[in-house]
Amino acid sequence: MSAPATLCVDRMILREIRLELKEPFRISSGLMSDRRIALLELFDASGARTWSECVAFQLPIYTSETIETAWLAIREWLAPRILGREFAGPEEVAAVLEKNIRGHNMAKAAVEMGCWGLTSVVRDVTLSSLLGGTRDRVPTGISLGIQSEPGKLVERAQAAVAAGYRKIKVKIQPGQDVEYVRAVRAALGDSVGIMADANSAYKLSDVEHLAQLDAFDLIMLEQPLGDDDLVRHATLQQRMKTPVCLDESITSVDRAEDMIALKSGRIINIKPGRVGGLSASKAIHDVAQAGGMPVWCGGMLESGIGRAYNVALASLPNFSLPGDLSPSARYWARDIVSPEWTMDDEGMVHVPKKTGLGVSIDEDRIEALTVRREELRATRTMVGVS
Ligand code: OSB
Ligand code: MG
Repeated sequence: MSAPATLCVDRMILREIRLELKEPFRISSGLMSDRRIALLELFDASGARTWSECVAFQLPIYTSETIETAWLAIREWLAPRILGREFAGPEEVAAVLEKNIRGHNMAKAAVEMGCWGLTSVVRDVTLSSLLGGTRDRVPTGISLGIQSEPGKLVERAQAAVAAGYRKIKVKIQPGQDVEYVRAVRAALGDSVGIMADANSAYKLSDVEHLAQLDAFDLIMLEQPLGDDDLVRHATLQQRMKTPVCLDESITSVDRAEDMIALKSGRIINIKPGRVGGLSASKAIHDVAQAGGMPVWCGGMLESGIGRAYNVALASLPNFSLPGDLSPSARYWARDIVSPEWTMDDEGMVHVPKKTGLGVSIDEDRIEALTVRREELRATRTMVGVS
């Protein structure tokens, strides 16, 4: 007789909620205000259940995925592969989702992370320890959207430092870059960690312009060039003192290895949604650690459900820089979990000691915010993809 399977998802409920951001968030490629969020609820046959979040945005302004493509991918191709199937553990799930299905990493991640969350519940161990986390508090940074003038950015940056944030990230784009960063550095002084994130707004021909940022002693410059580029980033890194950090370009452990080999930058932002889930995130963490490259956990303006997975991931040892893990109140008038995510006055978020997501889900509120809902069971016949 084989050992009893420890993970078998019996059904899932996919839903969309709308959650309004307290203030609109502008990056170089677009503006976000009313967040449409896909949530997934996973059940096993014994009644254990948990939630996960798909981080895809409404528009393809960050990667090619959107909430609509993710919905389609989960319903048609991804959930059917997992439902009713027995796994020895959540580390087996990613390979099953990956086989012969290209892309759709955020959709894959929603399913895969849910399997980690469900395992945490079933085995009664914290998500952090299931993943190999070693820390009980993780440092938090803030990501500040593009503002209409440098003075407004300075005000927000000063408030963030006063609130205890350990890293100040400012979004930049051509025309709103060097002067904004100069103003923030001048206002905050030399001891505060500052970085900039361009979300692919520049070309390699902007190298001399970008090199002006070297004057401000930034911790890093995140994703200045093309969203799938590694080669031009390597050239840019050779010509800049500031460490380049890649976000959009790192979609898998292979891309992380390529980045290290090509010297396309010196730091990696890991977002589980972008790389297809927690197994890939751990693998990238491990190759970066072996290559002497620090990583940190990025954010996608998640609700408190997505935040639970990011915080657990960020408790791994090589997450040595503050993550984009702001408290719930930074984004939402009210989150969908309780307690809401907070940070202490040293800018640290506490890794939950409870199993599963480590926070309670406000199910009545989620129900009230739901605009569509679909139940997925192991009945669909697979066409083409098996
Ligand atoms: O590039 O990290 C990014 C938000 C939307 C799209 C892309 C990015 C971001 C952030 C937000 O920087 C970080 C957060 O969730 O606080
Ligand atoms: Mg980024």
